[in-house]
Amino acid sequence: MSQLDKFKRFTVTSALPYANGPLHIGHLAGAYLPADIFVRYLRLKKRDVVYICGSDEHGAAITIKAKKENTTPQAIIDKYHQQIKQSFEEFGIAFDIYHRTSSPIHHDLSQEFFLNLYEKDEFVEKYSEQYFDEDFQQFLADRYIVGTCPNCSNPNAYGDQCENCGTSLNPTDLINPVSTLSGKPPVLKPTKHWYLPLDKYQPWLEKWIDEKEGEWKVNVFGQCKSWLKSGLQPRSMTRDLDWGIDVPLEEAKGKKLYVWMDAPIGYISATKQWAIDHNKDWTLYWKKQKKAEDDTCLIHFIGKDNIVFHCIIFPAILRAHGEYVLPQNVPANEFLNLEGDKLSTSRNHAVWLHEYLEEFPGKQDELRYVLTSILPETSDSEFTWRDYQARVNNELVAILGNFVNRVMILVHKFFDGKVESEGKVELYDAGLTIELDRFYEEIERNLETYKFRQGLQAVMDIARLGNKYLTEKEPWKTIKTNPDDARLALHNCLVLIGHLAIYLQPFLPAAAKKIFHMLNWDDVHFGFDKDVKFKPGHRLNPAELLFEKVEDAVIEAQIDKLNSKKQAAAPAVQVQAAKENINYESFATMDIRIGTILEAEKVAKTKKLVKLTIDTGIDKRTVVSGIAEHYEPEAIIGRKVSILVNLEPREIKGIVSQGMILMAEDSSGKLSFVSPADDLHNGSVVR
Ligand code: B3M
Ligand code: ZN
Repeated sequence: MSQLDKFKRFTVTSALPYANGPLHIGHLAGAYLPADIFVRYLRLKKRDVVYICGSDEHGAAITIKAKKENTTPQAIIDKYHQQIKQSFEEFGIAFDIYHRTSSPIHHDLSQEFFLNLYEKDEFVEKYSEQYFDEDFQQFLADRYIVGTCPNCSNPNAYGDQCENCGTSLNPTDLINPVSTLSGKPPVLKPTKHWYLPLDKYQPWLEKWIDEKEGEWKVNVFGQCKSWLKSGLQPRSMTRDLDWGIDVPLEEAKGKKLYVWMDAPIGYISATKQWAIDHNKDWTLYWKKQKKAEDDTCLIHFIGKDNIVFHCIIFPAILRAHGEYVLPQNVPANEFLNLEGDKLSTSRNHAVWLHEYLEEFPGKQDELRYVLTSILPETSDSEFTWRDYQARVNNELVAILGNFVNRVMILVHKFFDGKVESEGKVELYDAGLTIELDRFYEEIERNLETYKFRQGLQAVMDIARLGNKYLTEKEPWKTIKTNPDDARLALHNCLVLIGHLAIYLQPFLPAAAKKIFHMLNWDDVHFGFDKDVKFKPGHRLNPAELLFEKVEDAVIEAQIDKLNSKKQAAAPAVQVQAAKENINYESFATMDIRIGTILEAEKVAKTKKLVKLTIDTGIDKRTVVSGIAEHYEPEAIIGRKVSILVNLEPREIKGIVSQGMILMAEDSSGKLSFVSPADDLHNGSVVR
């Protein structure tokens, strides 16, 4: 009996991606591929399951992107919703519905939720000082403000969350906050908002989460415990924004719901839409039933940066509402890196799904295989193109493809493609049966505990077993000496291939389908009941290649592409052409010495100038230098610098400047002192 047997039905969700850009492999490996495998497995087990997802179309993520692309939020969500939906479809992510949070059914349900909590007095209404950008006349919520994380010192933490350490933040928690609109430090201005008193729910949350110890993944449980330990704070569920769902209160005109209030409700509104489309009762998949044992098993697949929202904030909202079930599990994944570096949209360091589909047509299962093999289930993991090539060539081609292909070809060659056995397909080999049962057990146990990497390895073990068996039995030899032996061996191999295909379905749906077709079993619906039948006179279809080898050139092209993308995203370095030659005498006319900055102060009413007092070893003198935008005056006192001492004195802003500090300037305009690499006394000669 598996631990999932006790549930009547399942509601499985994958994080709603923001419709503000295309998907990359990190998305797939985080919240979608594992969920898809899990759901396909449940469906094969003939369990009642609904798999929900959709685009998250609100929040600053969308409006900021619209601004960047110089268009409207509506145009952004329409564009990316379509693109994302299509990528998911092509990779076989088998949602029952892929919905959108811009839909009226979602707006209505979100407002209903808000009002439900409002009427029960669950919100705390508070006037507070919030950051405001005076240039743009806008309050700065969430991603409109960045600053240093008070928890981990990441300098690019957002106003609602630090993506580096996962901590959920309020804008006023940030150190040195800056508006992402004007790039300037914001001012504070009072505004009214509706807060969810997470502090009030803390005791309940602690108890609920403690019950999950041992069942939830260690990384998820640990994050929750550490937030609870640092003490939960009330969190505003409304925002001063002009894009999103209206707060359904007269006195909140112009305000919108916080995107993290409405987005998780998107799971529910999408289920409602699915139920309408399929004549189902959505409440069975979300609401508490009369008897607790009739409740659905709610499972959220997400990436680690979303843990706080799914394990603390959304459960608090559901609980405050009262009628809904709480998540049974939140199997969050860690992050996937790419070629030794973080995946990054802004630096264009990513493998984009729509580009992969174009460049590797029909090779979705190859990517599904590689990503499943390296899922960041317990810690961050890494995708490299070399590893992709190795796994496709050494595992998919050499183990799986090779086994299926060899057997197909031999059956066609020796037995004219006919399966000699009829009726129930059995393995006529006790050793094989024991091993296969062991793999079955292993696959199911791993899938039910969200260990998809190990689950896939156990499926591949069936192919490994088959290869070993085939090599031992050598039907290509026994066909001449003992044809019955050859027939039996190939029969057993075909049965193994049938089982292999059944279990490949959750992982590699296209390859599984191809194998079923080769077996001429297209018309059979396969579950995990092992009740596989050959009809009398059953004949196999011709053998087809399952996977092709990936050539070096293909991989090198991908690596080059990543490198060139990176360079294009980085600001171009331009090195100035060399000046005309001079003779040594001309150079030697310059008297350059090492000196020390004794005093430094900004020159009043100028932006760039600093007045320096320099000990040149010869004398102490005043030099005016245009470095104020690069160095804080206090910070450079005591610095050793190079100074041209025989430059004619010049008057700058009423100050006589005696000489010039040597500065190096790069192509971005950054200035740096030219200082001696070793400690030399003042007056040392530079030549
Ligand atoms: N859109 C954040 C993200 O894409 C958010 C997830 C919503 S799940 C309800 O990381
Ligand atoms: Zn942080």
